[in-house]
Amino acid sequence: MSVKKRSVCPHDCPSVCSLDVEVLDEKTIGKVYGNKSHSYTAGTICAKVSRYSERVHHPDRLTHPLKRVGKRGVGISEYERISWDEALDTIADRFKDIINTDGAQAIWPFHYAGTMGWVQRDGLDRLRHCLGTSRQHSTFCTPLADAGWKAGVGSKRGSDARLMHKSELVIVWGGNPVSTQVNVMHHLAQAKRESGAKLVVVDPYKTKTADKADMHLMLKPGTDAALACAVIHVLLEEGLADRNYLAKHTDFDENTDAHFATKTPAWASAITGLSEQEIIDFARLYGSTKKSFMRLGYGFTRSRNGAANMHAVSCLPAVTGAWLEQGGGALYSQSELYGLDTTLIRGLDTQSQHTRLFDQSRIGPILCGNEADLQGGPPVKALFIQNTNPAVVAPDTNKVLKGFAREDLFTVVHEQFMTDTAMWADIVLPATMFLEHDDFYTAGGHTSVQLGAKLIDPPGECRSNHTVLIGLFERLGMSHPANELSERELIDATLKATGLSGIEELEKNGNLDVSRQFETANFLDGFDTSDKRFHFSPDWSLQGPNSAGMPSMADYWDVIDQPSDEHPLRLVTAPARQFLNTTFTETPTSVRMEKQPFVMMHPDDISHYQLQAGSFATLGNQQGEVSVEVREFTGVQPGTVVVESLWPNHKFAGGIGINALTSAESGKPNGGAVYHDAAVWVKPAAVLGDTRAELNVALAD
Ligand SMILES: Nc1nc2c(c(=O)[nH]1)N[C@H]1C(S)=C(S)[C@@H](COP(=O)(O)OP(=O)(O)OC[C@H]3O[C@@H](n4cnc5c(=O)[nH]c(N)nc54)[C@H](O)[C@@H]3O)O[C@H]1N2
Ligand SMILES: Nc1nc2c(c(=O)[nH]1)N[C@H]1C(S)=C(S)[C@@H](COP(=O)(O)OP(=O)(O)OC[C@H]3O[C@@H](n4cnc5c(=O)[nH]c(N)nc54)[C@H](O)[C@@H]3O)O[C@H]1N2
Ligand code: SF4
Ligand SMILES: [Mo]
Repeated sequence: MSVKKRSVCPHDCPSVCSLDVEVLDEKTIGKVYGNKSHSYTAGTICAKVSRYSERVHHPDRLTHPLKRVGKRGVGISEYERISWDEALDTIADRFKDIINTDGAQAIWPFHYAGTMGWVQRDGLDRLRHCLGTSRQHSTFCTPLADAGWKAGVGSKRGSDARLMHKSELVIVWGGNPVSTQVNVMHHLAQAKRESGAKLVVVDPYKTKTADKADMHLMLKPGTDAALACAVIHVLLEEGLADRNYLAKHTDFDENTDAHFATKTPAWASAITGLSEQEIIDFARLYGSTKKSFMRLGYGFTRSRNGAANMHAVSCLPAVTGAWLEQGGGALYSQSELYGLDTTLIRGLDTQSQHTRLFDQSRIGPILCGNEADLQGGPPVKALFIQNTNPAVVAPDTNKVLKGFAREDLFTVVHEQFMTDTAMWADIVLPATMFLEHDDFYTAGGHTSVQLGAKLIDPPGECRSNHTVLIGLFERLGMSHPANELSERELIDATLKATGLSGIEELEKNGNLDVSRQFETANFLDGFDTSDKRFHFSPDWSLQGPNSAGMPSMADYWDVIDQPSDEHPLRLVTAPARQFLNTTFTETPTSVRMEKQPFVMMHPDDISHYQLQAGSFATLGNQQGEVSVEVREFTGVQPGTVVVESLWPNHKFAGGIGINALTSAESGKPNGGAVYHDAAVWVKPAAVLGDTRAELNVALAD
C-alpha cells in the first residue's frame, strides 16, 4: 500500500517546491505531487519532477564504483566494477602522491548545484579547506546577477512573491518561468484573477511565458540596460516618477536627472531593436501602475555587461516608488535572507585563504594550463567532481574536453549517471538521489527552509556525498567535526548555529519561514546599502575585484560580443523546458518531448543564409562549431538565434554541444559565465540529404 511522504525538490530552480512523494515500498516511489499546503509553492510542480520515478528507477543508474580500463570519453563499456574500498584507496593514494610531487593545490575538488541540499552540495568545501587544495569561485550561475542586484539594493533579497496576487502589473524580465520556475505562473494567474494584472515579458524570443504576455518586448540580447534607461527617461519626462520616493529613499540627484535626460527612446531603439513606441508604451504602463511586481530572471545577466543590465533594471521600482505597495517592488532572489551559518558543513573554521581560487567557468583554460589562471601554482593533476557535469555545462567545451583528455590528469566523478563528464573519469562513484539521503534546502524564489528526509533505500551500492567524504577523509588521515555527525545531526547543528529551531521543529512544521514583515521586505525601513538608500550610482568595487570601466551610473555598457560581418548572429542558449541544465536528459519522457537539439531562426535569416527548415545548420565562431536542426520561428528578431539546452554533447553531430560556442571570459565585476553572449556564423551543415538519419548513424558509431 502506498503512502504519500513530504519532501522537497533538490534541483537548482528558484521554486524549490514542497513535494508529496508516493512511496510504494522501501525501495520504490510512484508519482510525485506538489504539496498544496505550502504557502508559496502551493501544490504546483513542473511535469519533469512529477515523473521523477523515471529518474530514480532508471535502468542506467550507476550502482557500483567503477574504474576505467579502456579509453577516456567513451562511456560505460570502458569501465570495470570495483569495490568501494578499492575505489577510495585508489583515490587517497593518488591524492597523496600528487601532494608529494606537486602540492595539494594540484588537486581541485569541483562541485556545483546538481543538488541544492546544503549538506550534500557544500560538504566538498570541507575537503578543500582541510586538505589545502585549490578553492573554487562558483561562477556558472549567479555572480553577474548578484553583483548587479546588490549594486543598487545592497543585499540579495526582495519583495515577498506571495504578495504577487495584489499586483496590477507583473513584469517578467529575462526569465522564462513557464519553463524554469512554474510557480510564478500560479501567482500570476492569481494576480490576474484578483487584481486584473497585466503581464509584460522582456525576452529576446517568444518563450512559452512571452506567449502569455499582454506585452512582449522582444529586444536584442544584452541590451536590457538601454531599455531600462529609456523607460526611466520617459518616466522622468512625463511626470510618472515618484520624486518624493526618490528624494527619501535613493541617491537620485540632479546629475542622475541629467544623465537620464540623454537616454531617449530613440537612443534605446537603435540599441535594442525595439521601436520607440514600444518603449514609450511600456514606460507609460509601468509608470501608471504603482502596484507593479518585477520578477527578474537570470537570462539578461548572462552577458559581459550582465551586472550593469541587472542594475539598470533594478532602478525601475525605485523611480516609480513601486516598493511602497503591497504587491509592488521586485524580486531577483531571497537567498541572503536565510543567513545560514555553514561553518560546520563547509569547514570554514579550517579555511586557508592562501590557497588559490579558481574561477569554475574557466575550467577549460585552467585544465589546459593557461598561466594566468594557474596563478603561478602547479597545473591541476586531479579533479574530484560532485553534483555537476562540466563537460557539458561549462563554457568553451572544446577546451574543457581537451583538458579532460590529458593523460596526466586523474579524474574522479561521483555521479548518478554515466554523464559526459563521468565518461572522462578514472574512477566513477555511484551517488544517491535526494529521496535516498537526508538534506535541507533554502530557496531563491520564496522564504522557507525545508527538510528533504531519506524516504527510500538507494539502489546497489550508491552512497551520499557526505558518506563518501567521510570515507575519503579517513583514508587521507584527516578529521573534521562535521564528519563525526550523521546528515540529520549536521542539519540540526547548522540550523541551531543559524539561530533557527532545529530539525525536529522543521520536521514537525514542514518548513521554517524566514520572511520579514512588509516594511523590511520592501526596504521601506532602508535598503541594505551603507546609507540605507537605493543607489543609481553604485560603487562597483564593493561587488568584485574587476570593476574597472563599469558605468558609474545605471547605463548600457557596450562590451558584449557584437555581431560582425564574420559573426553576424547573436546566439541565446536558454534552458529547455523538459530538462534542468543536463539533469533529465536521461529520462525517456523528457527526451521524447524535447526531441533533439535545434536552432530557432527567423524565416528571413533562414533564407538569407540559404538554409532550410528541417535540415541541419552548422553554427560556429573562433572557438568551435556545432550542428543542429533548423526550425523556423517568427518570435525572434532577425539576427538572433536560440538553441534551447542543455543536451548532452553526444546528442550533437560531432559530439560537441552548445557550449562549444560560449566563451569562458569572466563577466565583471566578480566573474560569471556569459552563456547568452556569443556572436556566431551559420551555414548549411556539411551533411545534406536525409541528414537526420545520417547524423544519427554518425552519433551511434
Ligand atoms: N526547465 C528548466 N528549468 C530550469 C533550468 C533548466 O535548465 N530548465 N535551469 C535552472 C537554473 S540553474 C536556473 S539558474 C534558472 C534560470 O532561469 P531563468 O532565469 O528563467 O533562465 P535563464 O537562462 O536565465 O534564461 C531565461 C530567459 O532569459 C532570456 N534571455 C537571454 N538573454 C537575454 C537578454 O539579454 N535579455 C533578456 N531580457 N532576456 C534574455 C532567454 O531567452 C530565456 O528565455 O532556471 C532553473 N530552472
Ligand atoms: N549554454 C548554457 N550553459 C549553461 C546554462 C545555460 O543557460 N546555457 N546554465 C548554467 C547554469 S544556470 C547552471 S546552474 C549550470 C548547472 O550545471 P550543473 O550544476 O552541472 O547542473 P546539472 O546539469 O543539473 O548537473 C548536475 C549533476 O549532478 C548530479 N547530481 C545530482 N545530485 C547529486 C548528488 O546528490 N550527488 C552527486 N554526487 N551528484 C549529484 C546529477 O546527476 C547531474 O548529472 O549550467 C550552466 N550552463
Ligand atoms: S524543478 Fe523547479 S518547478 Fe520543478 S519541482 Fe523542482 S523546484 Fe519545482
Ligand atoms: Mo543556474
